[in-house]
Order: sequence, then structure tokens, then C-alpha cells
Amino acid sequence: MRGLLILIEGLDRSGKSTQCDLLQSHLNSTTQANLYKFPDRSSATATGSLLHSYLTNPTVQLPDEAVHLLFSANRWERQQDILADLTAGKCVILDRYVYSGISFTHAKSLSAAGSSGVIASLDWCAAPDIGLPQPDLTIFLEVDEDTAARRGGYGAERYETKEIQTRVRQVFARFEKLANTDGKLQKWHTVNAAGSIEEVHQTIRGIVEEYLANETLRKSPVDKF
Ligand code: NYM
Ligand code: MG
Repeated sequence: MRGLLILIEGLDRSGKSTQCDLLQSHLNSTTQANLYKFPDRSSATATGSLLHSYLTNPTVQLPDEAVHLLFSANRWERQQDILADLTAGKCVILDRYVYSGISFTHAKSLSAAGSSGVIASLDWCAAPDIGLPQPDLTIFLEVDEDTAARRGGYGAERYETKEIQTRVRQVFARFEKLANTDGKLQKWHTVNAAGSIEEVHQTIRGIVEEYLANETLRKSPVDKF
């Protein structure tokens, strides 16, 4: 049986990375699990260092459209590795993926004065990721503004402002609505991330266990976007 492709999505300060680490340790106790964090800033990708300097250095200027394509390219750079892991029976946990890509770029379009306007189109934002492996399940860690703020505020990277985060939250809410109407997004689970680390971890484990036990799913090929 192949491994499961598990996506953990969420806003900054939702506890995503903590939960990804806990899930990986848990899965590693029974099976094998690899974690891919996007953007992948490591030397495993050619786009990672450019994205890192864009996020951390405000003087780096790139058109919004180009940045969007770079984030997608960064995922494409790891595609073969992800597929190879799954085929080898390893589970793959993704810390952010295409939904972050669409949400952050689209959120910018709601504020970016003077942008070409093309990024306002959700279809345009989704297009570069067409063909990437589709997660077997997506867990969206939802965190309200007050809880996020209480967790120590945002860092200093680009996008880590209240304005952008609020807009990103609105775009993610649209995915959640779509999940109830569009068959492609049925495997979307929204988890309230305001609970304790252990509570959230147990909830995630419960969801993942069901998919792990689904042999039919694990004997069928990985879907593509
Ligand atoms: N981000 C992440 C995007 O704008 N597009 C993408 O496709 C992805 C994967 O990068 N604020 C943004 C969201 C984050 C920022 O991510 C850095 P992280 O998880 O904080 O390293
Ligand atoms: Mg961050």
C-alpha cells in the first residue's frame, strides 16, 4: 500500500509546524513519515533561497505574479520526491501547500494597488498547481484573530501583518465553503486550533487514523489537482 498524503494548512500562528512535528513523530512510531514544509527554503530547491529573501528582505522587489509562480515552482521542485516517498509506502505530511499559495496571493490582490489585476482571479492563482499531487486529506487549523494575537503576535516577514492575515482568513473561509459543495474538496477537515497542543494533536490523530485504515484509498493512485 502507498503512503498517505496529508496536508496541514492554516494561518500564521495556528500552530501548524508544531502539529506537523507531533504528527510526524506519532506516525513514525508505527510507519514511516516524511515532512515537507512549503515554501521549502532549503538547498533542495533552486527557488527556495529567492523566496526566502523575498519574504525576509523588504527591499527585494518582484512582481506579485512572478512571486506566485515561484511559490508554485517550489512545490513542483519537490513533486518527484513526494511521489517517490508515497510509492515507497511512506506517509507524507505537507506543512502548507497549494491553498496557502492561492490564499496569500489572492489576499494581496484585495489590497495591492497598482497590481495588474490578474492575481484577483482565483482561477489564475490555482492554474500553476494543476497537475500536482492532491492530498488524500487536508486539515485546516483555524485560529481566530484574538487567539493568534495572544500567541505572541506576528513575526517580521512579509505578509505577517494583521491586514493580510485577515484577508487570508477570508479566502480560506471560501475554501471551507467550497469543501461542502465541490466533490474535489470533500476531504477538507477544519479543526479548531484554539485548544491545547495536546487536544489539537489528538483531534488530528483521530482524523488521520481513519484515512490510514482505508486500504481502498491506499491501493489507488494519488489524485492530481
Ligand atoms: N506563502 C506560502 C505564500 O505566500 N505562498 C505559498 O505558496 C506558500 C506555500 O509564505 N506567510 C506564504 C505564507 C507565509 C510565508 O511561510 C512563509 P512559513 O510557513 O511561515 O515559512
Ligand atoms: Mg511564518
